Amino acid sequence: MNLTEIMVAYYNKPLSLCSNEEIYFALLKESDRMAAGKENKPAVKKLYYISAEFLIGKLLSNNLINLGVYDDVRQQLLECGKDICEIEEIECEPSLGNGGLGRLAACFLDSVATLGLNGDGIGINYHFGLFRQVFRENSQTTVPDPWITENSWLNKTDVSYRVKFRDTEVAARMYDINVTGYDSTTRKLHLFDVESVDESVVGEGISFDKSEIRKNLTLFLYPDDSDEAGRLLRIYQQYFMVSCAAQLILDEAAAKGCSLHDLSRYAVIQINDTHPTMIIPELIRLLTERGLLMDEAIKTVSECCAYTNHTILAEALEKWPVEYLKKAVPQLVPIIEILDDKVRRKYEDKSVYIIDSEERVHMAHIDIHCCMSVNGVAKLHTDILKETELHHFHKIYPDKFNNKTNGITFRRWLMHCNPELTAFISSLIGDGFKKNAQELEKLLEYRNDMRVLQKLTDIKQIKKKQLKDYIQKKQGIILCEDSVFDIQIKRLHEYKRQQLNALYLIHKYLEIKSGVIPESPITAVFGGKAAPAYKIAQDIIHLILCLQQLTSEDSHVSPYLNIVMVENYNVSAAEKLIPACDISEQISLASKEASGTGNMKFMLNGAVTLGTVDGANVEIHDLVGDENIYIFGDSSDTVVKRYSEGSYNPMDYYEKNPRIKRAVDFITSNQLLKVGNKEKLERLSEELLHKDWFMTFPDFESYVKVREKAYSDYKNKTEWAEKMLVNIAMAGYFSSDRTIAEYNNDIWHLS
Ligand code: 26W
Repeated sequence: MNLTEIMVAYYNKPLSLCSNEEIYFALLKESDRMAAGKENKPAVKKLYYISAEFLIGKLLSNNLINLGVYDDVRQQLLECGKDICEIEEIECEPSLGNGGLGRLAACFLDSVATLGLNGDGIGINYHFGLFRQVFRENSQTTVPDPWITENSWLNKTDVSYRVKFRDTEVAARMYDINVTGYDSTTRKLHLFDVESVDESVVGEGISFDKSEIRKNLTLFLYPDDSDEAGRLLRIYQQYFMVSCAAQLILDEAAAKGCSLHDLSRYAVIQINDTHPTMIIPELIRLLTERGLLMDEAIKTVSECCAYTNHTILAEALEKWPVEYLKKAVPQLVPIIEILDDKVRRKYEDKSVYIIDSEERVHMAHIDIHCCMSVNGVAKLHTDILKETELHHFHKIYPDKFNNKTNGITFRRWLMHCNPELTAFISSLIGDGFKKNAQELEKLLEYRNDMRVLQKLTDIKQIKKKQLKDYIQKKQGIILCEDSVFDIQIKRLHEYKRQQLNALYLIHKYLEIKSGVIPESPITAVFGGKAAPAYKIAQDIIHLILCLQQLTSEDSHVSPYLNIVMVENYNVSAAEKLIPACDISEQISLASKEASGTGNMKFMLNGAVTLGTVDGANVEIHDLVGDENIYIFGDSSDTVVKRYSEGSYNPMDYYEKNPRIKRAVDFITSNQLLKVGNKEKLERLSEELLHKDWFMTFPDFESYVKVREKAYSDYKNKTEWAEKMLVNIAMAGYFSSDRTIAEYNNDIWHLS
């Protein structure tokens, strides 16, 4: 790319006179043009990865890296006194996801393109995404997060469909985002939108009239579902997505000469959790409409579809009342009833029925009966599915179940977010790891090399300084870069236990107040959004923000303990936070975190995990060994047993353990009430004392002990750097290239 020529062509002026906005726009257009030239030849069989979320992050640098021109562009800009980081700032981050599931989908598309596989993503073009999080009076408030500007990466296509609901019909339009593979081919993310969408229906915050489907269908991801209109809207969204997907899939198959009887030779559909499950009855409906007999249609669709489960949390397992489906998409109901009927004829066990006794449709049950593959996302998670949560299904379909441990793209989560570390690794072991992540293991040769260990520490320090500057600029909070950076960034959820981290910080605060000073100063960072209707999650954010205020305003405490919650945590923030981290908090209640992928990103950037025996932490532990991870807490077996016995009473712990009592009492103490809201803090304290459904108290003592051990070990810089090195070296397994190769070998079979 010759920037001088490009700027003259676009603006008829030299690069040095162009504004950052102009440079951004020209780079976007040029790189998109380059990407479009790398589309691979159509193969017969194609993967459709359907997902309600694609948390793709900003694309400029990512695409320049994947197209192999990043260093050159950065250098040319530098020579004209321009900083590529400032140009990146112009881009709005598409807010098309919520958490791990959406980011995983984005990493997967990167790997599909990189491996040159014939596959595209299909999702929804939410105009305001999830929401933007704004802190006011130590609480989360929500506003729309618009990201579609004239210089977004969306390309309008001429593909349009009609989608019929019971009471209305909408016109759909397909928009495409090019997905660049690393030194490879370009694939597409297809995002469908309603032509009649109307952004002006949004009122205060993120409120809007939920019944005006033609206007609101593609405004927000996961609109509030605390009332019936909200739940119906989610059904409308899901059906909209799969109806468009089904039309696209059948059109593309027909264009390749597919006869519909052999659809599975042309299409494989990966269903990303249950949100796209309606693709199954919808495709069956369309195939029967076009002449296939019902049994053949069911068989054909079942051979095309594969389902990934991402959670065992009961409240996240979708169950739609038949009545709602009748109101929104009655055309699917007879098909779902036929599927249910077949199950009832074959099996006596009611737990595998599709429609339960309360007339609710269990979406995951449709998937399990009607997909050729069912996979979990980490070893422990898949084992729990097989042995506990989906045990009855596993008995019926032992061969369908398989594990695909999640992965992350190293292009974004190492090369883009940590160029300093990437360059250093290249200087030691060459560039091979960029295509073959396992080569990172070659770093182990350097585990006793003082120069290498020192350099790793230096790079971490550089990244901490950069994070410090970023947070100061964004939130006006000044971090101490000579402290241990202990970070927990993820969606707010009780099972992820940000409240356990907060209880530790209260404990630490009280210790400092009583004169027990930590050996090294601590910076505890949080980031994450809470679903607007999820009260306790909001209360946990409130507690953290109150603690942030309390510690920062207390000059006896602030030299030793800093607490900061990053506002509007998103992919761009993660890219700054992860490389700067020393200790990665992965403290979910054992059995509840299906995998986690933040844990992998931290590891790759040299953070050491402080975690429970949960999700992919188990595999991280196996790879790095006891010396290079901090594990605490009850095992998933203990937890599962405690649930089944119904024996847990948080009061027992509160009354017997003075440290727990002191920390919990502090939540409603006068000191905290001075900066906080009584109702919220009392509600949280009550919840912990009388429910604590995710069992923070039983793990508290071991958490404190192990966290203290990590802080104490951190003081030995050389030993700590060796832990960093081992974590980086062993992270290769978690490349999403490995995960995608496994999906392809075991499930998709694309050539
Ligand atoms: C609102 C309905 C709903 C229900 C469930 C929305 C989103 C979900 C997802 C299943 C939540 C999710 O993102 N799950 C995460 O998926 C990651 C990728 O596999 C895992 O690493 C995380 O452990 C899992 O929580």
